Amino acid sequence: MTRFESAKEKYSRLGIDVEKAMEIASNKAISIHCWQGDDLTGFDNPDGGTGNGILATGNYMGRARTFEELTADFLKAASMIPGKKRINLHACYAIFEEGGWVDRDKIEYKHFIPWVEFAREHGFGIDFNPTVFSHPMMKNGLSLSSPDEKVRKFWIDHCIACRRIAQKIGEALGDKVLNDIWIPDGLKDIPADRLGPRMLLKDSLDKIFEEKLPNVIDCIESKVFAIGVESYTVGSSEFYISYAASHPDVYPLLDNGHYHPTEFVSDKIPALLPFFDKIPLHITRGVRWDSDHVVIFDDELKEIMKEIVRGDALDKVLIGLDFFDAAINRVAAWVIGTRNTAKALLWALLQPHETLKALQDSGNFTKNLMLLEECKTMPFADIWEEYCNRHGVPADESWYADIEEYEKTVLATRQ
Ligand code: RNT
Ligand code: ZN
Repeated sequence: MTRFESAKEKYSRLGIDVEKAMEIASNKAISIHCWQGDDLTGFDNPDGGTGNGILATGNYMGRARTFEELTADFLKAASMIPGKKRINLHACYAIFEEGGWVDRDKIEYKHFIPWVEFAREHGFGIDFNPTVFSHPMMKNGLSLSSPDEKVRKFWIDHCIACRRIAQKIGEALGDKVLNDIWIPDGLKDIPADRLGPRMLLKDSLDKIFEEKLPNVIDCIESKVFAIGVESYTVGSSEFYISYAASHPDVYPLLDNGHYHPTEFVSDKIPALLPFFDKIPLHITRGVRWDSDHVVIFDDELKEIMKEIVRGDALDKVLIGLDFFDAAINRVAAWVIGTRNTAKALLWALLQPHETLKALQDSGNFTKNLMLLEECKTMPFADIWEEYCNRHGVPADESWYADIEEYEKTVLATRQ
């Protein structure tokens, strides 16, 4: 008997169908953010880097600078990650022909056709995001909630342009495309007016979402605070959840770096599921703040995946990633964070949810705790190894040799 067969038998004693778990995991897409590859620099302002609401730290060699470099790095990472993939784009990754630059309020589908061709060729889905930061039209840290009507209009037009691009991408791929609006709007110090900016943001969103676009899944991403924006965030959790709850086609995106450290997205998913048929996620790892460290195989990641599985919500929760570490090899960062996400999903599919639920319902909390703990030392590694083998990706740390080679032969030439 192989290790896999023996592990499979142990799981089946707990009533778990390993084959079925692997099949379900294979079919659940993970939306991989393109911005891990270049520290969110984008192509519309290559010297700009991040700023005005967002920050990547570190200076590791080899950042992708062009569409060709970014897609090559993405494919390298993707070749080491099992399962279905989507690529999550930001509007700042528009591709302009020589002399064809336009500002963000004027971008069109044509600026993303190379991405669509890339995605189609490799069987990836696409998701999309307006880029409402790192731009001179951010005034006093405000965009869609700005009292300056010129500023507000610019960003409304940008978000409308993005929804239309997302629609066309969806049409081209025969798919639905998530369009996620996140804005950094907020104040460093005590506000003189907390309501005004929120009324403006509400009005901006109403204008942005006016047009019905069947291939677009609209969502809005809240945040609690950021560096330099400590006192007030316009797009807070209450604001966006209320907005989404009162607009049937708009969904709240949960980013697990965007809450007080004692709050958990794993608990927010089942709080929203009774009300929303879609819940998009940004999975990240905040260290002390929304630092967007690379996702690791930690308790909260596993708990998030458990909630998706036991809430029977694999069709409702859209798994997306949002981390960007510029201090380590960026391709390796992609592989580590995404493999961990895929791993946690498979792990969650291998827990005895029905048994545990029955124990909770019958008030047998002692046996519940016992089983929960015993499950932690089940031979999951043997299932993961088999899962990777079946997907033709390395099952252990051996993938790293390929990254070292890639760093030497490709990334190092980008100085
Ligand atoms: C920022 C938000 C947002 C961005 C990306 C780049 O705090 O999490 O999702 O990270 O859109
Ligand atoms: Zn996010």
